[in-house]
Amino acid sequence: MTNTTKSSASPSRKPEATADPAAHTVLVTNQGVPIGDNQNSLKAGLRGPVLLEDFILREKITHFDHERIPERIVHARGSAAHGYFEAYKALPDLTRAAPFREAGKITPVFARFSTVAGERGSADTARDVRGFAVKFYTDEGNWDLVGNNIPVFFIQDAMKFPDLIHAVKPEPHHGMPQAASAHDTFWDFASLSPETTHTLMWVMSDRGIPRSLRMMQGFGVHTFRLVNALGKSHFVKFHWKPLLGTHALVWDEAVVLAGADSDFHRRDLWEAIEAGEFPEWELGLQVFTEAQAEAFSFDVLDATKLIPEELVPVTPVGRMVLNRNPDNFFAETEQVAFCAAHVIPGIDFSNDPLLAGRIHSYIDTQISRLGGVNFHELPINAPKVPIHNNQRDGLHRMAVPTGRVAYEPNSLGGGCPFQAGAAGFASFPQAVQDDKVRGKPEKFSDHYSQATLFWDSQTPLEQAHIAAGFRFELSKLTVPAIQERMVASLVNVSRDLAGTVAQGLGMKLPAALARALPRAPKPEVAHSPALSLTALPGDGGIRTRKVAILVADGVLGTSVATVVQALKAADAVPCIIAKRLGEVATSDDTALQATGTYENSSPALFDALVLADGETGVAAMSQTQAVQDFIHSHHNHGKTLLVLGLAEVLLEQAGIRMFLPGGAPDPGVILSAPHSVAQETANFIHAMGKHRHTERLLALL
Ligand code: HDE
Repeated sequence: MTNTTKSSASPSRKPEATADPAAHTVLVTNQGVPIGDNQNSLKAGLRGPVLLEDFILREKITHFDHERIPERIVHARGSAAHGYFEAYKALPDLTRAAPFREAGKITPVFARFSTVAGERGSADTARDVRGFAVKFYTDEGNWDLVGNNIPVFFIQDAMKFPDLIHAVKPEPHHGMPQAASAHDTFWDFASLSPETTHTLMWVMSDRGIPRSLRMMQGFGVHTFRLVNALGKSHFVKFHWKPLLGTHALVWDEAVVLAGADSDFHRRDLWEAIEAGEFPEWELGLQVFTEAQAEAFSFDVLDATKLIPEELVPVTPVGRMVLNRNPDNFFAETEQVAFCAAHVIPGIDFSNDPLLAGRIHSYIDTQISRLGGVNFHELPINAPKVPIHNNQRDGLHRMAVPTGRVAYEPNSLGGGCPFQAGAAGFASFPQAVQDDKVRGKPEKFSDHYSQATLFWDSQTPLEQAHIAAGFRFELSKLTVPAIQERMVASLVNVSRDLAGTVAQGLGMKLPAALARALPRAPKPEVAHSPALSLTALPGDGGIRTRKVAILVADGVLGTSVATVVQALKAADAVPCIIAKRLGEVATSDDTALQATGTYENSSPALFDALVLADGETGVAAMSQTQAVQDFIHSHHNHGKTLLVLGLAEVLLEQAGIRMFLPGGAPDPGVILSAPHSVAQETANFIHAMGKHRHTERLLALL
């Protein structure tokens, strides 16, 4: 058979090659009939009509006609990988959940990252929330932690989700804009729904444009419960922290990348895993009791609120490593069905009303997206534990149950399968006694305290980016009343922020929007450093970072070769860029191969820049506009530049200042004399570990 299917069971290895590849090379139909001719349809004579009897042609075309399935209504654009979760230690006091049973316990996982608003083929770098969904194939069934890269959500109640999504999706009359919230309907909804404010602050911040899927946090968002073997429960919030730290793009880079490589994040994840640079996150828990929750100034059932880490610290409990790319995008990344209702014994829900809607929505959506109720049998969705139950039939049923018993209780099947009793999933017996109402608890109406906390916890550069994010988005609106209402809402977050945005929109600062809860409870903390991206700088390494090395015929090859070697030793990815691909004619006959051209390599694709030395080469580069574009782009985006020898004139030509406003040298612009290339390359690598030079970015504002 050609259409072999591979198991996705192993978390760490590619499936073994088949023993006899030749046995698998004959093309057959879906019925297993060998195909003699796959080039020509069956005709009555060479120039005659094609015959209806050509079942080979019709099977092929019919299958093709139905290759597309509906894309996800949200989170359509995504990229995924296999890996494993490893527990640091057993957590018997907190939970009986299988992944936390013992130290070192390994649970296979499949993680999918996504944007929310854009369609399946939309650009990766759109400003948006990122989905962060992890399927744990545990010993007691599948647990899906379906989170985001932002710890709060736009709305508090599932009732509003379709409205939120209709507002952010392309406007229905003309289908624009794609993968962008910068349009009237989104901000109309947002400005009329002040509960969105806190999440808007996060999305307008650099969190909305991550540098890499490998460099963002993940959050379960809702409050969940952990339940131990004795039935004792604690509340919990889940956090994923990336080992590489949290890093972002700069907005105009994100815009350029949407065209230069709309698969920027997908490619980055894929290439890192192929190169053996396995991304890793630490799972942390914020555990708290009902009594603590009662006392908080906010409601833990409100998904627009977070728990500051200064109030409840995050305790690391394990790590996730993604170490295998999918074998087939459609079969795995597209067909994976995450579900907020997939919990296992030891993990349970809270009464968060947004979560309640999700518990319904995810299975429901798969029924139309994956075409029926048996989507759990697809290899990527199938639990690793055997399934014994009496569910039968349905579209695309793959399991072949045997015997005549499909009910319980039964005697004809020996009573099998039995109920698991106390060993099975038991919902935490939370007491419920109240009137049926449509409404919200009072603290849900405080829409601004945590938005202000977020703003006050950002560095000046982050604040500037947030203001620019709002300014950009709101400047795209065509209805001034929406702009005004939104800025009036921002006055409640920060007058500074609202003032900067108003100025950018050319409007007077409006009066603050009336607050739903005029006297909100005083927040426990006024400043939470953990809310800044700078809280997780990573380890300072430059693994997988891409470095553009600009050359031309006549450059000095030895110094370039030294830089290339040092970058490779640091596991970075150097790319020599010239006017054309192939051999570069160096002045010292050192062999150099250009693997990129100015035409195919946008500066935005690279994390740092090297300018080669050598009289003739530098003279040629000084005549190349693209070299100037590279220098400006890298300098303006706070990246590190290594300038070898005579290439300094290229900086002068570009009008680049090598000093910061106070007169101190810019630590991100490194000049190297011919004799100190090795030393300055080491300095370059160290400086690149900062990712961006914020002092320069601030000075350029
Ligand atoms: Fe989702 N969400 N969502 N969501 N969501 C979906 O399920 C939904 C929410 C999240 O990589 C859909 O299989 C409702 C919060 C991720 O495949 C759908 C509500 C959070 C993914 C759905 C929410 C998320 C989805 C679309 C409000 C963060 C992508 C396709 C009540 C905690 C998973 C699908 C993947 C996908 C419904 C709110 C995260 C329609 C009704 C809050 C990461 O079922």
